[in-house]
Amino acid sequence: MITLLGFSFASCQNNNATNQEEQSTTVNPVNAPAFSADSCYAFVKAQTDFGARVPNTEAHRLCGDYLATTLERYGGQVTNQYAPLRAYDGTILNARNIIASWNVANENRVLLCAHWDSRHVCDEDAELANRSLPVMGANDGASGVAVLLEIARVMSIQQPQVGVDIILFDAEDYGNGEVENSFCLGSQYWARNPHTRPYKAMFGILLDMVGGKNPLFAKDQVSMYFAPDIANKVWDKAAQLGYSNMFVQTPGGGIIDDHYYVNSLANIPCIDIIHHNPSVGFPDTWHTVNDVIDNIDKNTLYAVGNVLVHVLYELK
Ligand code: AHN
Ligand code: ZN
Repeated sequence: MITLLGFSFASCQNNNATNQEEQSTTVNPVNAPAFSADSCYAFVKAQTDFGARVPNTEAHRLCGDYLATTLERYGGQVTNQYAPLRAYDGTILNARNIIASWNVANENRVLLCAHWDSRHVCDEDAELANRSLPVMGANDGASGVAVLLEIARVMSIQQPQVGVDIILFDAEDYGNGEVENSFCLGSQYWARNPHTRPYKAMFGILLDMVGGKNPLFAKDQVSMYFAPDIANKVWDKAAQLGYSNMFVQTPGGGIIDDHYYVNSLANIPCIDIIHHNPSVGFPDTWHTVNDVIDNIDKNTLYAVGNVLVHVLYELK
């Protein structure tokens, strides 16, 4: 009886959240500066303007400098973690994890992360001739980073009550689907060699492909295995804010992404917000020449950023 009542109440609230009039009464106004969709979009463009950010290229080096400088400008204490990492094909990637910390004295910390590199090959492209080209990675890479840069800008105006570490992982996408653990080299390195020891955070949130059109974010199996409470907290907040069409309740797939290594190697409960649908897979621009700024949707960036700001500024 109690379960039934609880259930119907919960579904009632979800319905209300999609109603614009009810929305303002059900969501507590958050005491935080506003997340700007335009500013976030400009952060995507700034990255793609460098070209594809494939490790060992000039565009990658210059973009890394831009990211570190920007995080520092917004008050982050920046650590560059450089490491030579061996890729599946033997290439030594000169990788750089970029870590920015706010309120380092606070032991109550949240980890926000995304990968900043872009893939060396468009191996999912329909055209054979395109498959040796690098991915521009407007969505796959730049979108998650852009949301975090915009959060950094928001924090420069008013800090949340918790400490925050933003980690931009490198060498996530220089992998091969046939070779185990060949993706996510930067996060694997950081999880084994944290920038401060011991590194502790209450939880982590990874962003991956959070700027596409018509996105579906489902709670993936890795997130639900290691950090179900965090996934539920984030998806519930998204529902309250009216984003249930994007943050769906249908089960997600088994996604091996940077969060898998943050969970399994660094022992920090970490979820992934990633555009993926178990029945159709990743968005159709994924690992193709179409992963460009024209296929970025500001509304998606805003929805994800707004959810994050709410979660972050409600923490104590
Ligand atoms: C899997 O395909 C299992 N994970 C994808 C990780 C990834 C690649 N995210 C972006 N590009
Ligand atoms: Zn990718």
